[in-house]
Amino acid sequence: MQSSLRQPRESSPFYRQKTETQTGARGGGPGSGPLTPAPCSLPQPRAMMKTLSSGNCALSVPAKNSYRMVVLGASRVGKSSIVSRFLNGRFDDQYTPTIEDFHRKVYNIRGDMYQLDILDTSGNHPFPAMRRLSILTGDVFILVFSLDNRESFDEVKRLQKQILEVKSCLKNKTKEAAELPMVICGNKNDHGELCRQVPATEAELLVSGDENCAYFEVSAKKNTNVDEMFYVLFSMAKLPHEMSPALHRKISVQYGDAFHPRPFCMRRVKEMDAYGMVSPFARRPSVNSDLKYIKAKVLREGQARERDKCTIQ
Ligand SMILES: Nc1nc2c(ncn2[C@@H]2O[C@H](COP(=O)(O)OP(=O)(O)OP(=O)(O)O)[C@@H](O)[C@H]2O)c(=O)[nH]1
Ligand SMILES: [Mg+2]
Repeated sequence: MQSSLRQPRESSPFYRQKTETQTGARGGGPGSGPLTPAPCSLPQPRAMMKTLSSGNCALSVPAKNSYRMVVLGASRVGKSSIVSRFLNGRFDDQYTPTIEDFHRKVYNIRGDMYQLDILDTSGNHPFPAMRRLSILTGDVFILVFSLDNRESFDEVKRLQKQILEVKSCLKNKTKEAAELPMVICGNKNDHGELCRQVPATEAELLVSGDENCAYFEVSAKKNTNVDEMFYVLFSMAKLPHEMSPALHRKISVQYGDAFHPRPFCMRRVKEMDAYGMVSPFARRPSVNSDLKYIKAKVLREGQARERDKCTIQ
């Protein structure tokens, strides 16, 4: 069973690396830091490549390294604030309701390209069919409630149920148990115990017995436990730890880079390096693309299953 209410562990590799990357790791533009201009010199896997445009450089990510993280929860619980912490480390006290936001982060981790799409959904879910589609396309999930709002916790319980139902349809198609890495996130823990409406023990019950599920109490405002939450989520999803916000060097694409004569690219990197870049022009794929994505995933999983069967025989 996954331990539910996670606390930072100073002995974890996450902490060791965090300290290393903290010094001078942030804000490195494409021309700064140790990046050597050697455009697209990395060895590229041949099969199932997905090309995405970043600035004026095409980055190729193997389909098997592309993931989608879906963030769900009631309105005003802090979903967008958590996403903002993840993408740029910022927090905004102002509230702007989300209709649906799509972000993309591209990583070069020890020479391998990864892509993480982030779907920040609306707490008002005006379009139930869209929510169902979001769930179908999601690989990893963050369900957010506010610790000072009981109804938002009830909504998380409904969402967890819906995810399991929707994904079990897909499971029937792939005829294998779906692994659903999911974090349940009690946000706004900076409000203190007096405001608490959801006891930790009750929230922990939602994740007990499921090794792909964990519970965290966080504060997007104070940046408490947010990095740790992502670290555990990626670990459960068997994604590289370096995808966590604190464990890679962040590369920002300046607006002008899109027009730079020499295309910006994740260039020659040292073996052990990890880089992440928020794609500035990411657009939400169409419903049609989403459906194709689901189909491809089902097929891929089916093929993997067949391969496994062959190995066993
Ligand atoms: N005190 C405190 N306020 C927070 C925290 N996280 C978010 N907020 C505030 O709560 C309000 C709502 O945050 P959002 O991130 O926009 O909430 P949301 O869940 O994305 O809301 P919708 O887009 O409407 O679904 C904003 O005013 C934030 O500044 C937190 O950890 N602590
Ligand atoms: Mg929002």
